[in-house]
This record gives sequence, C-alpha cells and structure tokens, in this order.
Amino acid sequence: MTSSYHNPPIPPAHTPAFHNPPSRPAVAGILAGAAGLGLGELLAALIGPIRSPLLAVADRVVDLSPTGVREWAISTLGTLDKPVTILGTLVLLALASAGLGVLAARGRRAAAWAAAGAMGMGVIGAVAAWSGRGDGMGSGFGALAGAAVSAGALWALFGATRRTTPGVGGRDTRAPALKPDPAAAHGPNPESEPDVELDHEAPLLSPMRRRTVLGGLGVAAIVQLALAGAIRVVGGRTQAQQARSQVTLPPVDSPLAPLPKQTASAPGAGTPGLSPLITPNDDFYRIDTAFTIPSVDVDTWALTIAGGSNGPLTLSYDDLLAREQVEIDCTLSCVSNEVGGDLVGNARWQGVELAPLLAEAGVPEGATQVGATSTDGWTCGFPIETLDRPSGDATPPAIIAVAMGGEPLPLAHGFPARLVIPGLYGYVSACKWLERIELTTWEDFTGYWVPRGWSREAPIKTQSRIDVPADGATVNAGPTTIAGVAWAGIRGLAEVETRVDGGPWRPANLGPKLSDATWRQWWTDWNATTGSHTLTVRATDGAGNTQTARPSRPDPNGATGWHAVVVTVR
Ligand SMILES: Nc1nc2c(c(=O)[nH]1)N[C@H]1C(S)=C(S)[C@@H](COP(=O)(O)O)O[C@H]1N2
Ligand SMILES: [Mo]
Repeated sequence: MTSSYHNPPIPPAHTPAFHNPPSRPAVAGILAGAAGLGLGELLAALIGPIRSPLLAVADRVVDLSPTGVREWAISTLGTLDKPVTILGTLVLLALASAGLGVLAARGRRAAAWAAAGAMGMGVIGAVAAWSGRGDGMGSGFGALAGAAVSAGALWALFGATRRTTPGVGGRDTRAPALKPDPAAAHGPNPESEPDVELDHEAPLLSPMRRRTVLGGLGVAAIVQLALAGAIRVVGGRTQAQQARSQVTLPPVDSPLAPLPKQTASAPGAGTPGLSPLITPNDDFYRIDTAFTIPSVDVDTWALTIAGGSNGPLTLSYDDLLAREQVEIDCTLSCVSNEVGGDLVGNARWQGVELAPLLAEAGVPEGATQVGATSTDGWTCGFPIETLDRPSGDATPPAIIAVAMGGEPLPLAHGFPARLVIPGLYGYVSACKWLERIELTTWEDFTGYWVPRGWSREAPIKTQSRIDVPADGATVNAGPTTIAGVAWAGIRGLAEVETRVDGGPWRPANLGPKLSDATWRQWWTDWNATTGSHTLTVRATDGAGNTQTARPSRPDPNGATGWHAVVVTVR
C-alpha cells in the first residue's frame, strides 16, 4: 500500500485523536463493536457452554417486547420474524457502537466512558445469556470477552496517549484521564486553546497506525464472524446430521395400511398443483422460535418424564427406540395459518404412544396438564384429558415421534424426538427437540405462547383450502378442475363444498381418508365460462359442523372463514 491515495494528510503529532470528522469515530466505534462481537460469537461457536451474545440478546428482545409488538411482528413478518429480529438487534448494536465511537473521540475522559459503555453492552449480553437457558455463568463469557476487546480498542484508538516531550520528569501520563477535561465537555473544537496537558501528550497511535488498527479490527470482525458462522452451520449441523444418518429405525410393531399410490392418472388426486396426500419432509412447513436449529447429541440426550407418582422416568434415545413402535397419520397445523395459508402439512409419523408412558410414570391425582419442554427451553402444554380419548385407526393416539415420512425426524422437525398430539395446534402440543414431559397443572406450568396472547387450549379448527386454480390465475374456458385440501382436527371430514360466485354450493369429491386426524384432498369439475370468477370452498366436519363464514384472525386460537380465490377465465 504505497499509493498516496491511502495517505491522509498527516496532522501535527500533537493533534488529539478527536480532531477528526465525526463519521470516522462512528466507523471506528462500529469496527470496535464488530471485532468484539466477532470474538464473542467465535468463542460461543467453539466452546459449548458459551452462548452467542447476538442470539442471546435477540432472544431477550423477543421475550421482552410487548405482546402487541410481537403479534404485529408475527402477523406481518411470519417466518421472517427471526432474521428480522437478528437484523434489528445488529442495527441497535451498530448504532450503540457508533455512538460510543463518537463519544470516545471527545477526549480521554469521554474515551474512558465509552470504554465503560462497551463493557456495559457486554454485561447486557452476558445477562441476556445467563437469563436464557440455565447454562451457568460461563454462558455470558463470550459477551464479556468481546466487550473487553471493544472497550480496549476504543481506549487504544481514542483514550490512550503517549508522552511526547521528554524530560517532563516522572509524571504519570495517565493521570489527566482521571481529571475533568474541559475540552471534552464541549466536544471537538479545533479552534480552542491547546490544552496545557495535551501539550505533552499525543494519541498513542499515529494516524497511520490508527488506520492499521481500524483495518485490523475490520478484518478481525469479518474473519471471526465468518468462522463462527461456518463452525455453527457446518460443525453443529453435520454432527447431528451424521448421528441422524446413523440411526436405524426399528420396525413398526403395528403398521398402518400402505399409503395409497398417488399417480398422475388417479382421478382428482392427480390434478397438477393439488397438495399431495402426504407432504414430503422437505416441503413440510417449519415454525419455531429457534434462531439456530438445536443440534442434539443423541448419545447424551435423554427424555425425562417428571411429575409422576412413581418418580421421574428417564428414557435414552435407544430406550425410546426399543419401546413398541406405532404409526399414525396426522395433519399438523400452525395456529398462525391464515385461511388459505400453507402452515400445515400431513405426515405419517412413527413413535411411542404417550398415554401408556405417562401411566407408567403414574398420573398423580389432580394433574390437569401435560407440559413439554424442548432442549432449547421452549415450552407447551395441553389438557391431560386429551390422552383419555379412545384411539384407533380413525383417531390416532398421541405419540412421542421419532420418525416422519419413514425417516428419523429431520433436524428442523425435532430430531431426535418430538410430540405429535392429533387434533391440537402445534404451539400447544408439538414440542420439537423434546427433552422433558411433566405431569402438572395449569397453575404450575405455562406454555411459551400463552402469556404472549395465545389461548391456553387450542384444538385445530376446520379449514379448507383451494390449491388449484391459484388465486389470480388465468384459466382457459371449458371443463377444468377445482381442487384442494381440507382438515378438521380429529373430527374427520363429512363434506367439502365449492361455490362459483354467488351460485349454489356443490359437494366436491373427497380423496382417500387416512384417519380422522388428516387432511383429505378434494376436487370438483367446473365448466369455466369467460370472465372473472370467485371460487369459494367450505368444509363440514365429522360432527356435522360447517366452517363459519365469519373471518377472524389467527390469534388467539386459529383463523376462521372461507377460502376464496379470484380467477380470470378466457
Ligand atoms: N421446541 C419447539 N417446538 C415447537 C415450536 C417451537 O418454537 N419450539 N413451535 C411449535 C409450533 S408453533 C408449531 S406450528 C409446530 C411446527 O412444527 P414443524 O416445524 O415440524 O412443522 O412445532 C411446534 N413445536
Ligand atoms: Mo405454530
């Protein structure tokens, strides 16, 4: 780097560092912050018990934001809520760091305050880490170590000085920092009388060296963050991925009938664009609060069933696989699914029946709720009576699932084990990365989403969806097919009807029924006439209740209303 382009005008040696345009200190502050964050993230990626300062703070932001804000975020951002929260946290961090940089440039005293401010941010990160999942005091170490780097960088850049006049004799050059500095209080002012004390001192770093340090901070930040990201994504993921790939699923002891073949020639079910009867694992919607998919070590993982009158029951992964394996066909739906939305999927799950396990643990007198906790501290709970209903092929039992679609649970869907409770929305029941089940009461246990404004109990509402033609599609006049899926918790489906514009309701054909807890495909013929048409669908559940036309929002316990699409026929 010899080009003069890189050489700033060299100020006289005694010019204090704070005689810079304010944008430079802001950038310096951001670089100091980024280098500190990088170290914190790298330590967290390398050393298990240390938590990522960024994710810890983002978690707390979510936890502490008012319910209204959170509902707004979920309803407008949907599954983007996590990246947006992380981005928002980064923006806050950058603004705070820029502010500290500007402050630091206002003099030595101010630089000391800025360094203290950086440590303060580290303490916030550490507290966020500690107050998350009880990983012990070590979890906050990354935030503190990172903050020390940021604070040190700010001090080195703006606060630290060296003596320039030899022979002033034994005076401690650091002393002025502790005395009030009138220049600092009034901000940068190149016109002011030179400070007597600064006469003998210059910034520790020459402008050239400051640039080197700033560049170094930038490089350190980028390298550390990239490494941390790579270790997390590749390292953590492949470890669990590898463990998952080595799992040999035990055979199902009481297998269901084989799934019907869905060929393109099958009437109705072969309609292009219609959801398949079984959702492939890769297409299955994913909803959770996890910023990073928990990667669970199956060798040390254990499921504890607590609160039973026979004492806690602990099952290793092998214990779980050694138990009687059952299969259920069950549609899982998110309470946030809008009318016509796609936060719903249908799968064949394999696992261990929950009710007999709880009976083995001993259901105590007065237990009203089954609580579940994941390895990442998420919780949900559902009424204990849910498990009382008789189960059979039509009403599948609640299970601790270990497999989905014939494979061990994908990491994103809860490997090594999760709950699948037919008939209930996921947020009250379908705990992924399951770690603990407890027999408890509504008073003693509260699921994650309940204090956040969602209902305590949440049976799946009846919904029907038009898949084809898609909303806004253009179709050719003449015979065509309207098709979609409909589901009704565990109530089964009695009828699906469609209507063109304000015309009469006409029953649709129903596809194969796997169980009362799964969706069914439906289709109907339509002789499309040119113009714009509104197609509407509604379903009637096995108990004879037809979906209400009244639209309501997903919160607090599931959207209602009829799905309609508008199509152009030409
Ligand atoms: N550990 C954990 N389990 C969880 C959640 C979560 O945030 N964390 N979200 C629940 C919600 S709201 C739904 S809808 C389902 C979604 O399951 P899926 O991602 O496998 O489709 O998981 C449930 N289980
Ligand atoms: Mo959900």
